[in-house]
Amino acid sequence: MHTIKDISQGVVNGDFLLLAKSISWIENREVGADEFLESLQPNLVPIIGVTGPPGAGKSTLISCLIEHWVKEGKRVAILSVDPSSPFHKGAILGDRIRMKDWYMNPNVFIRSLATRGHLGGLMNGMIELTTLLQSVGFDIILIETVGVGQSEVEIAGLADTTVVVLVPEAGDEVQMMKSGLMEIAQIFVVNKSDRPDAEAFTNHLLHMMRECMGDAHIIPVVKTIATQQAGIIELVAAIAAQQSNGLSTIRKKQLLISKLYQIIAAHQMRSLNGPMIEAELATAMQKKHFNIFKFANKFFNV
Ligand SMILES: Nc1nc2c(ncn2[C@@H]2O[C@H](COP(=O)(O)OP(=O)(O)OP(=O)(O)O)[C@@H](O)[C@H]2O)c(=O)[nH]1
Ligand SMILES: [Mg+2]
Repeated sequence: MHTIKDISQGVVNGDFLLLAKSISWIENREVGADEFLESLQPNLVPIIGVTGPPGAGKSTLISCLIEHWVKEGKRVAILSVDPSSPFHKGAILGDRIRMKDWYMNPNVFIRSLATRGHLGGLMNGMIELTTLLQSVGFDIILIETVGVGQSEVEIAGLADTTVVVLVPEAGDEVQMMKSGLMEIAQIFVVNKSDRPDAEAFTNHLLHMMRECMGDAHIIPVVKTIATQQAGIIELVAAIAAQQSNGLSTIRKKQLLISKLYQIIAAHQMRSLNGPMIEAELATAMQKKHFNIFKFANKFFNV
């Protein structure tokens, strides 16, 4: 295994080969990976989660943010969570095309992660990866997830700042998820503000926030047109303001608790023999009055 010093040196030189190798090595749970993770000395590098419905413009927006930060001389890592769903194949191809300018940039590291097959969802594997990235010289970590279902809630458990990207036509969606969205977002972006209904949608969003949380807890709303790079300065400023407020001790603790339980659970799951358990289950479930609690009990403390 490579040393952190070698990996960091590679990152400084814009050579991500050792970093990519170490990531695969950790993902494959090679011998020594646990000790390696325990030896990391992560820096306080902000993790910014960007989430929102499919096609809202997250990747286009991230591309603008990368441009902004790279111009400031920062090193940026982007993790794009591939939902491994046939519905998103086209979109992922789109991402590749949009992000292609950045693949060759020595200050930009991009990695796609598949969520399929990950017990414990998005967080599993992500904690390791983000901690490694925080230890090898990046200044900012961006994570893109498609906000369908659980992933946006999970991202909020990992990111210091969660940016929820909405589009004017998302009115119904917002209505349905309003309290959930308010809980996870530190910043709202209304992208595609070139659409005529953007103003009305923004007002609607602000109105809902007042209704849900009162005037004291209005979450900043930034209007952007990612395809024209409009509103990016404002978004960067909103992120910086949120970061400079610092995380409250309570939120910091909540984030750590959620990470800690994920790490412990993932560790305990590793000692289980999945295929064997599933085979046993296939037989047990045929029985009359099959009780899942009783079945599960056999695997406690193994
Ligand atoms: N009119 C308009 N189109 C936009 C804007 N931002 C992005 N788009 C377009 O919207 C489409 C989707 O953009 P993406 O950046 O791939 O969206 P995404 O949220 O990353 O999509 P998924 O990763 O599939 O969820 C593309 O065709 C973009 O060119 C905008 O501000 N205005
Ligand atoms: Mg995308």
